[in-house]
Amino acid sequence: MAVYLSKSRKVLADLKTTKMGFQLGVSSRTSHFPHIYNHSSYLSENSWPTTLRRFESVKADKQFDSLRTNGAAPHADQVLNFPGGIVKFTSELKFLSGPEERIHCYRVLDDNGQPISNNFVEIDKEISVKMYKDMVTLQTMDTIFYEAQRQGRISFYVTACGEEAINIASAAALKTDDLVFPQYREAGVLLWRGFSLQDFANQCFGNKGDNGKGRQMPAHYGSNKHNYFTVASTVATQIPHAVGAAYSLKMERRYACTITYFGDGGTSTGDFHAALNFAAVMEAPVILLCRNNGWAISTPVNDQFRSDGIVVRGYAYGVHSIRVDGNDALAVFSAVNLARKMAISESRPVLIEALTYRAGHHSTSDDSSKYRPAEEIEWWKVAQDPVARFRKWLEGQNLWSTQAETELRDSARKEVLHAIQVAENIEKPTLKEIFTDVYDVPPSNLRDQEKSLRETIQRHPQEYPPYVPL
Ligand SMILES: Cc1ncc(C[n+]2csc(CCOP(=O)(O)OP(=O)(O)O)c2C)c(N)n1
Ligand SMILES: [Mg+2]
Repeated sequence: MAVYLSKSRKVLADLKTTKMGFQLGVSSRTSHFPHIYNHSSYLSENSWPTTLRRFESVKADKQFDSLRTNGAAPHADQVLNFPGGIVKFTSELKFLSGPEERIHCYRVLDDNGQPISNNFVEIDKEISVKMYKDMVTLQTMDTIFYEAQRQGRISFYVTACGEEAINIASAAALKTDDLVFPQYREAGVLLWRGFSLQDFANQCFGNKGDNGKGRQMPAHYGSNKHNYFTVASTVATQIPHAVGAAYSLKMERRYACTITYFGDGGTSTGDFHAALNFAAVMEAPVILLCRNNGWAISTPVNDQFRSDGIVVRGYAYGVHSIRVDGNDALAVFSAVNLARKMAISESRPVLIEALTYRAGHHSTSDDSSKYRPAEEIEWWKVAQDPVARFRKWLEGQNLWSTQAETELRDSARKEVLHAIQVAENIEKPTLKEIFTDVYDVPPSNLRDQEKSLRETIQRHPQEYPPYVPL
């Protein structure tokens, strides 16, 4: 995939003053405002500053050494030579109270799909069209699988409704060598990487075609082939995994990063904070992508934290961080594209807070009408639909038409329905599979459990589902 900035020299110069910037972590370079880190230094992959790539950790005080390097050193009684770095003294008795204004949100497209600036990473035409097709396919899959759960054909489902741009645009900005550590609302990343509709259906129906051999809940996908770690819905446990894996990529000098997705709720766990700090200190090449969709099941963000969202937490931990409009595919693509380059070429973590809205229920086990107003949902579904917005942009580029739309929606629907029909008729894995794949030689407790299960089935055969081979 050719990724490049389509800017003339003049525009490139302008980029230095435009708003797509990652907030640097706290630094003495910037006593009041975070330094803005723009993408003009990453013109193309061929000119990546590979020689700058750091494999060894940088001592912490180097981040804070500008007092020494910016001109003459201050007088010794004006500073404290603290182990974590030199700190200036002040006579002001003042508590930090947070920024006066909330951190701005980077966007490229307005609500009508019209570019508000040309400060974005241009995408190949073919890639743009594939992005849109995958967004529609994801939407279609979600609608039909959700209905299949309602019909009792599968036991559980979780949609990415309203978060299609985060799913697909972030995936498009990565390479398949990059390892993905998902939460559970990122099926689109796997779709982008080539996991087929049949693969999705097989997993949801827990049949023999499922990589997980039917041992996981539906929608808990995983694929070695696609470098996509199996979904763990124990909230936020994937974040430390992603950081550790990123550190290992760095040790192996691999030209790849990891990405982990998590919700606003995920950031209300200890795992998030531990992982973020570990990533910062160990300078792990990981992209921490928070889908701040306003809700953690029925808990709104206002009841979760008092900080200005998630972006400031990255900043507080010394991690390059940016807030983007998660319903703007071009903004998400640009941010992830740049974050990847920074993560790999500079061996550093990058945090992205994508503002969006969970337009569906939390899962099929939830009814969100019980705790949020219908008008709020409707506004996001209609006025902020990321799929419709990207379509308008594509149409403006003469890359999409009404006819193409009709054909795509029609074929996506048929393909999803077909995949479900096939999956439903594939045999389930045998009972034995419950006990395999963890231990080379099953320990005695597992052998006892299997024996006990088989005896129970013999005693109560009528309770055992006939479609699961013994
Ligand atoms: C450790 C843990 N605690 C609680 C839960 C129950 N739970 C499942 S999803 C969820 C909310 C997560 O919200 P968020 O991270 O914002 O993701 P979203 O569903 O909004 O995409 C909770 C509390 C869980 N699965 N794991
Ligand atoms: Mg959430």
